[in-house]
Amino acid sequence: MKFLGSRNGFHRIAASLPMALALMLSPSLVQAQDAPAAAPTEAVAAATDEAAATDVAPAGSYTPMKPTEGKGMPVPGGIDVQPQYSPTGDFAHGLHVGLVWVMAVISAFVLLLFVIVIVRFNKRANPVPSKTSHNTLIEVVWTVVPALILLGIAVPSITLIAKQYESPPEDAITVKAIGYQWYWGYSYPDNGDFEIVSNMLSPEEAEKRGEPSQLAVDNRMVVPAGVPIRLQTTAADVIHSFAVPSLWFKLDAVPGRLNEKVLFIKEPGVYYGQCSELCGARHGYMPIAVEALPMDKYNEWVLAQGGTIKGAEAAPVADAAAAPAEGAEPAAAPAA
Ligand SMILES: [Cu+2]
Repeated sequence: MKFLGSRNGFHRIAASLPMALALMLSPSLVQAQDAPAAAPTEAVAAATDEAAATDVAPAGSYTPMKPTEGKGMPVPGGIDVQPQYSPTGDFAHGLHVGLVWVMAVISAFVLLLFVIVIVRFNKRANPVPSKTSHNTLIEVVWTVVPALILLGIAVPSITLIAKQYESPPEDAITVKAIGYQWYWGYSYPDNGDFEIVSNMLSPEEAEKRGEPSQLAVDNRMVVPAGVPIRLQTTAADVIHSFAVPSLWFKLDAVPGRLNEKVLFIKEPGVYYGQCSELCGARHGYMPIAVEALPMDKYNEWVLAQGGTIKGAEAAPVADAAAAPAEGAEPAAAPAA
């Protein structure tokens, strides 16, 4: 269901004008922090044995996707929310554009009333003011109409809240994002339970790979596109937050707690985000890079990491924690 506006070019441009100021504060546009002195090599070193496994794995069948300029990342001088690549993001962006129109119409109407009052009812133009103190009709109108406007906004707003917390379907692939001070770990309980350790690239290395500085990472969170993903978040030390603006996804990663909701990425691509909970000295240096691949390419990537393909688990190698969904549930001590 769309709210008022469409997402065509005219609406987007027209809508963005009155929003320009407000959006200056939008977190999706805030990218710049000072370049770090050095890549967090100590964090790499601290990464446990699980990381070593990914280093050893043959990476032949996987080459990191080149990001598309302006897709899944902030752009210089951008004034709108980032283009969206998930159904929830589309809905939210439609609501955003609709609300901008509602605000624009109300603001223009109030401005018009001001101008009328200033011109027609100033001391010179109207020396003998009216003594009117009540008008039942107008009082009913200015109570009922705003109430109806708010009601009209509430319906899609609450729909959006509900969409944002939809539970993933039972057969969704589970990916677990674990926040560490200060990097991300991604584990794949449905694919053999390996873990990827993801650190930010230095500005030089990012430039060499043609990726946005301070958003590029060495090992991305690779997921399949076009299918629902059960994305779980937790943390090993303090509260972090897993946030990717172009996927309309943000979920706190809390130590000792497992949060989850559905992530659905419409098409393959590289989508960048950042930790969005102030988590310490290097909070600004733990970016997120999500690489969405077609399912067959995703499976190839899984095999390259030494993982197993979900559904082809009839003869599981690791029998200890083979049951994926249950195995992921009691993740009380993710640091282990
Ligand atoms: Cu963090």
